[in-house]
Amino acid sequence: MTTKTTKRATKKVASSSKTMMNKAELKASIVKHLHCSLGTDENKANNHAWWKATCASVQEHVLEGLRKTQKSHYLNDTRAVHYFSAEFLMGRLMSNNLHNLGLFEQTEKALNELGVNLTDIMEEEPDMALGNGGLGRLAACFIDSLATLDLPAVGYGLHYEHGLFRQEIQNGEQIERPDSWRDYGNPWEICRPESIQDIPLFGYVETKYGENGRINKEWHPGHIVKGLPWDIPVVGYGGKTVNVLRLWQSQSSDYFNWDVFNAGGYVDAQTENVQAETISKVLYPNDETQAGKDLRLIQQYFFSACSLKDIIRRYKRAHGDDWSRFSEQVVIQLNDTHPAVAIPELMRILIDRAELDWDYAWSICSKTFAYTNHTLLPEALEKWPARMFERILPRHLEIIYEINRRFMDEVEAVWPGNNEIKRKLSIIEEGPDKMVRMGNLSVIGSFAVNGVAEIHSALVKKDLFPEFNHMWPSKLTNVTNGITPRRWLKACNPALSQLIDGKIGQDWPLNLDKLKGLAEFAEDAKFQKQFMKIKRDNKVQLAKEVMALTGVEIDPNAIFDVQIKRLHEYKRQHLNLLYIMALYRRLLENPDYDMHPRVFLFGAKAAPGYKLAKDIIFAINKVAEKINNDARVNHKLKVVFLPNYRVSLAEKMIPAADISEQISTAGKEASGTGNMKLSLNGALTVGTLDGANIEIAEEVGDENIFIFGLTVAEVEALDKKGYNPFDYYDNNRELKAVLDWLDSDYFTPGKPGALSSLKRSMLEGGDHYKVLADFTSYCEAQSLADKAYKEPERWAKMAILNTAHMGKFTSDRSIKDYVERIWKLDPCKVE
Ligand code: 8GP
Repeated sequence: MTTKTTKRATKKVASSSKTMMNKAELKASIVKHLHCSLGTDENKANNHAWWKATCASVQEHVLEGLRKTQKSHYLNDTRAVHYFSAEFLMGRLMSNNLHNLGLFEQTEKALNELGVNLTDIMEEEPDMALGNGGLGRLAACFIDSLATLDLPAVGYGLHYEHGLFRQEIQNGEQIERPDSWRDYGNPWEICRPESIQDIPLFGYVETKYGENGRINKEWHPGHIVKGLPWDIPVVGYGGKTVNVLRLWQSQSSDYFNWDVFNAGGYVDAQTENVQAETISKVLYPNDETQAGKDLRLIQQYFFSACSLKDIIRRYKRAHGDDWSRFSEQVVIQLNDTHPAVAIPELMRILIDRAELDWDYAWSICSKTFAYTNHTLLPEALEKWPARMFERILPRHLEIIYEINRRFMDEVEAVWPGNNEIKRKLSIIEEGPDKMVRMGNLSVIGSFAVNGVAEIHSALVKKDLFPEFNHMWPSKLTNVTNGITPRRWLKACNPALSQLIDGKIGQDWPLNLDKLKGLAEFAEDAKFQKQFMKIKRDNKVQLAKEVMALTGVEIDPNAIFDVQIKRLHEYKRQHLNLLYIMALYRRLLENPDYDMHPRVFLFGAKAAPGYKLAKDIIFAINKVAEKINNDARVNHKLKVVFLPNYRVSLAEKMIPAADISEQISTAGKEASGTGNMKLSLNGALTVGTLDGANIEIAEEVGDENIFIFGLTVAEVEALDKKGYNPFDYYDNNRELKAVLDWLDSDYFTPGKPGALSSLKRSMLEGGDHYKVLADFTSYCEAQSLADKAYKEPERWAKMAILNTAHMGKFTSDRSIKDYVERIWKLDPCKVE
C-alpha cells in the first residue's frame, strides 16, 4: 500500500497543468473578480481588494479540483480517514494554494503586469489561527500531506469565531486581544447550509422496556443546537486532489424566539441564541470556572457529534442500513483526547438509534477509532467531573459506565483480584468527585494508539499506559511527526528552494529524501557561499520586519538565535533567558569578552491563565529593554520578543534563523515540529535529547547539532535521588548571580522583585523542569555554537548538512506511516 502511494506521489511535480490558466487568463480573471465580485476597479482597488480578487480567481481552480475529488471518492466508494481535531493552525492559504496548484509564478507575473506586488497582497490575509500550538499545526501539515498523497481524508473541527487571541505586548506584558480573523470574510471557505446537523444536549434519559425483553434508552435532550458546516478546501501539491477541512459553527436551533419576544422578553428571546453561539466562539475557553469547563466539554461533543453525523450520512448514502462495512470504510483519528467523546457517541448511535446489540456495536466502534497522544504532562490529560458529564451528556455517561464495566471484566481476567490496577485503568477515577478520564477512554475505545516521536512513544508505553500496553501489546505504536516541506521550505524560503532546485532538481518537495543530494555540496565553497548568502538575505528581511514590529535594530551579521514555540516552563524559555543574562554579565565584567554578536529572538504566546508563563514573557521583555539600550553591550547582544507569534510570523523567522533553541527538559517535549522546520532551513539545533531532537541528531549526525543536558534516564535518576536546585545555585557563582539579579530592580527600575517569581519557581518552587541542573551544560553547548559560527566554512557545511538530512521529517512520511501502521488506506487518483 505504501509503495503504491510513494510511486504515485513521485510522478507528480507541481506545474500549472493545461487546464490551469495562463498569465493572460489569470490577469483577466483577477480583473473580472475585482469588477464583478468586489465591485471596484483597478484605479480604486487597495491591496486588500487585490488580495480578495486574486483569492477568488484561484478559488475557481480549487473548487473545480474539489468537485472532481469528491466525485472520484464517491464513485470509488473509498475508505477515508477522518481527522478529528479541536485545532487546525492553518495560517495563510494563498501562498500555499498557489504553490500547490503550480500557479505561483504565473500569478506573480500577472499581478506584476497589473502593477500589483503578490508579496504585498499576501500580507493582507489574516492567519487562520484556529489552534494553539504543535498539535494544531501538525493537523494542518497532515491534511496537506493527505491531499498531496491522493488519500481520501476529511479534517473535522470547530469554526471558531475568534482564533487564538492576538497578543500585544504593553510595558513588557502580554495582553490578550480577540483575534477577529473573519471580520472581513474568508474567501477560501464555503458555507454548506444543506449539511446542517442538529445536536442534542442536556436533558434526561428514559428507560423503556421493549418487546422481547430489550431495554431501550431514550435521551430527551433539553437543548438542540445547530451545527453549520464551513468547508475549507485543502489543495494537495500538484493540485489534483482537493480534500476538505470541514469546520462546524454553532447556531441556535430556534433562530429567534418570537413567542418569548412578543410576550415582552426582549432579552430572553436572544439568550438561547447567545448560549448556542458561544459554543464556537473561542478556542480553549478558560476552564477555571464551572461554566468554562461546561463549555469545553460541550465544544468537544458538538464538533464530534456533528462530524459523526456527517460521516454516517455519507456512509448511509452508499450502504444504507448495512453497518457491517462501516469500519472498513471509516477510520477516525482522534487528535489528542479532545474528540474522545465521539467514542460513546458512536456507541449511542449504534445502540439507541440503529438498535444494534452491544457486542456488535462495540466491535464496530473499536475498529473505527485511533488515538494520537501528544503529551505526557498530567495536567494536559483531560478529566471531566462525572456529575458535569451526566448533566450535559446523560446518556453518554451511562454508556461510558457500561464500557468501563465490561473493560473491568477484561482487567480482572488479566490481573485477578488486583484492585490497584483496576483503579488505575478505570475510565472513572474514584474519589469524592468522580472524574471521567478521557485518556483511558481513548485507549480503550481505539484500535491503535500512537505517540509522536520514538522516545515519546516509548515513554507512553513505559510510563503512561504500561498496563494497557501489557494487555494489548500491538495497540501502542509510534508515528514520528513531520512537517510539510511545501509550506516550510518551498513557500517560506523561495531563494533557498530555487538554489536546491538548481542542484538536485525540482521534485524534492514530494520526495524530501532527495535533499540528501545536497550533502555532496556541503564542502563546495561556491555552494556554501550561495547557501549562506541566502541565509543572510533572509536575515536582512527579518531585520526589517523586526524594526517595523518592535523598533529594535538588529544586525544581520550577528547570529540569529531563535526560540519560537508556546510559552511553557517545560520548554524552558527561562533557561535561554538565564544564559542571555549570563552573557550580559560577562560583557559588563569584560567588555572584550570574546563572542560573536548574537541576537536572541523569541516568539511565544502564554495561555491567558498561566501566570508564570506570562511572568517569563515579562522578564524576557524587561531584560531585552535593558540590554538593547545598553551601549556597553548592544553591539554584541540584542534580545527581541516578537509579539503575536503565529504561522505567518514563523514563516519569516525560520528562514532567517542560525540557531534553533530546542531546550525542553528531557522527557517532556513529545516531539516538537519547529525543530524540524528550523533545521530544514539550515539552522543548527542547540537542544536536549528530547522528543524528535533525538531523531534529528540521528539524521544529521552528532557533529552537526549541539546536544546538551540531562537525558531522560538522568532526569529520572535525579528525581529518584532527590533533586535540590540549591545544590546548583550554591555551587555556581554565575548562576547564583543571574538568579539574584532577578530579585533586584536592575531590569525593572523602582520595582525590585518584579521578576522574582521566576527565581522562586527555580529555587523554592523546586525547579520542576531542572533548569538549574542543565544550566552549565547549556552554556557549554552555546559556547561551542559560538565557536563554530566563527568558522564560516564549518558553519556553512553544518547548516547545509542539516537541510540535506531532513528527508525523514516530511509529513508525507508521517502520513505514509499512519497509512501503513494504522489507517490502511488506498490512494484514489483524481483524473
Ligand atoms: C504538542 C507537543 O507539545 C509537541 O511536542 C508535539 O510536537 C505536538 O504536540 C504535535 O504532536 N502538544 C500539544 O500541542 C498539546 O498537547 N496541546 C494540548 C493543549 C492542547
